[in-house]
Amino acid sequence: MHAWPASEVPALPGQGRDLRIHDTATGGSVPLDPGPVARIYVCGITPYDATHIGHAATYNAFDLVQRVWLDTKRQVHYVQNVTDVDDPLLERAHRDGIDWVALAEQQTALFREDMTALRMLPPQQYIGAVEAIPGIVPLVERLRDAGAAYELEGDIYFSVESDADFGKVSGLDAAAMRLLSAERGGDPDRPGKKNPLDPMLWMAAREGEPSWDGGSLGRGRPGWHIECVAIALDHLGMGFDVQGGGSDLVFPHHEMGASHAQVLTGEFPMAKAYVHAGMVALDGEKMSKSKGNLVFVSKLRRDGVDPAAIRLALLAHHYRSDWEWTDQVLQDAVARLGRWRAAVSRPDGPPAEALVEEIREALADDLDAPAALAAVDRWVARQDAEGGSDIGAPGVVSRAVDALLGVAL
Ligand code: 5CA
Ligand code: ZN
Repeated sequence: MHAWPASEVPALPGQGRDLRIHDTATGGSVPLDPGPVARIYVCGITPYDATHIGHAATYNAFDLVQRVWLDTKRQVHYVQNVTDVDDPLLERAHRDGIDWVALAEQQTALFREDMTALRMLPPQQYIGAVEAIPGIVPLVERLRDAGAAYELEGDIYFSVESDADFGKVSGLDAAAMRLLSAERGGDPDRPGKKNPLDPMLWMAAREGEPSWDGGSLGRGRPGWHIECVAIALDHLGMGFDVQGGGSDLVFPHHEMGASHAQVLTGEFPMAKAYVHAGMVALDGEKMSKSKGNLVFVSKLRRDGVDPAAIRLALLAHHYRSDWEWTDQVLQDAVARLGRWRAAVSRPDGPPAEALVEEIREALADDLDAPAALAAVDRWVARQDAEGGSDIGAPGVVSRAVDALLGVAL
């Protein structure tokens, strides 16, 4: 699939800072030490009901990771998937009486538009589950041949007991895992499974549903976790720097992915850091497609909201916290954008080199975007109060906000 166009990232004076980030697997902040090409995989959308503010908040977090790396003069290799065939997508297409392929294409197109408007950097590879099938089938065959997968009425399951490291990403106990598995696409109560947590790797063709040739697996379609593993290993290889997603992906998705990869390669972990964004809520409940309490980026844009204000609203919350979308959040962001734009359009201001360092320092410390915004607010307030005679400063501020925060002033 094609991704979306990249916005320019201005180069900044001085030296970028290395990122420390919270890793779910170890439960602490870890220094990342990527090579000259930093590698990141971010779980993409299941293309229906996109792009809501929760999605946008999660992609904003991983956009910041890349901006910090780019500022250290590294290159970034970024891969993202699109889960363009899965139960919830098929169910939605069926409910609405539309073709599932058309639904996925239309929603993926809308997502690209939203990402472009929000100035999110595009992945170098943007890969759909369907196009990944030729790479998924041999992995499932290898897992089966290694004794880590078994068949149940034509479906192929992964055996979590084949991986001694199973549980290391989420650190959850079996009871908690079982609850989450039932909530998030698993089938712990299906009779005949070796372990209730075992996830499906390959689902045999069902009447009236799409299916593909799976070689020795028979016709069917891929499971969710192996999709991301196949795409990540194909394009990034083991031991890449960050795997990202929202906190609802910690279990089962990222746990199972790490486990598949561990059995396939004998290595753990697949990603050096498992990074998770908090959940955005609306009216007190997690914004989710199943509940339907959604605020869409495209709807806000149609209503005339500047995408830069949407982005500032996201940045006003630490990526790891759960937070609530309200009208006030948006109004505050619109007001801040207005103040910042007015400030950088003035002919001069107080020197801005220290501000660039403050933004760098805030982001390098587990992506503390709210601290970065506060630093810019302070510079703007000083310019208001004291003026300042540095004619280069407004340009430096504008470029730093663009390069490090993705906001065009
Ligand atoms: N296709 C899979 C990942 S392989 C998937 O989870 N798709 S999704 O469309 O449901 O979600 C896309 C991304 O948005 C995921 O990283 C998910 O964790 C994140 N996300 C979903 N809802 C929210 C929310 N309310 N707040 C923050 N992030 C969210
Ligand atoms: Zn994924």
